[in-house]
Amino acid sequence: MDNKQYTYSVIDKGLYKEIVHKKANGRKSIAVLIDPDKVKLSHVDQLIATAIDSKVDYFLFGGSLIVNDMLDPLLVKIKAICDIPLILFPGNSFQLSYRADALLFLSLISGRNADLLIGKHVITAPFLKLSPLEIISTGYMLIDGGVVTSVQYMSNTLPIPAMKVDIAMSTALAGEYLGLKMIYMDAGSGALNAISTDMIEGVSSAVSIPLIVGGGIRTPEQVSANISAGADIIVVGNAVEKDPYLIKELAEAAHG
Ligand code: 1GP
Repeated sequence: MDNKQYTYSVIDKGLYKEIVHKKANGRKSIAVLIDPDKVKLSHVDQLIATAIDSKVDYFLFGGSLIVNDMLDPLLVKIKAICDIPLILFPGNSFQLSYRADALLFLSLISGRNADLLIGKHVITAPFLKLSPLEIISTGYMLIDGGVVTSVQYMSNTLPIPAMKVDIAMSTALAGEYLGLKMIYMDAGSGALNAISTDMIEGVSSAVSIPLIVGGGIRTPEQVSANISAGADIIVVGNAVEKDPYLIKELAEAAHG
């Protein structure tokens, strides 16, 4: 294998560096999650316009199951009108597009499904190395959000119980010690209960890598509370898909 062609994604992209830099400077971010399968076409333009206007930091793209072919066209459309970084948050190995800027290389560390801890990664790693995407290894922790989410069902794993802060802290710390670059704590899309500020506080004090928090976040008050508890990036999906105008308040709460 010619190593030269593989160096591009590591050297030339600086998204992770920027995230770490922001964390070091206490700057918080908001990411809008777009599920290409669920997003209403009639809402997309408004969603993107409001996100640009609200200075949203990142777009994430993903879903537990994507059955349409909207991912590429969406990425192309958004890239043409703004420079907000486009990050893949794949629910499975098929959700790959070179049109994005980066990919969260997720290891489901809250679960004990070997395939999602390392198995799928072995299969996709050689493809990713050939891609122009910046690969950001991320420890993904599913937290019980009061309802069985798609991720829980599709991953065939148990989420960490919502009250077990010590388990969440130890899991995140193990992820950091294993060399993962970020932790993503997720109550799952459409969770009834978002992750508690107690748990966010515990995990953010346990690790030094950037902490992403999402799942069931619907109000600016929740965003502020999660930021104060130590989250670095807040992810919102469902709520802003239903009401794109909500992005402005949520972004203001994140940016402080
Ligand atoms: C799910 O964290 C994301 O993976 C966002 O969740 O759609 O509930 O905002 P919501």
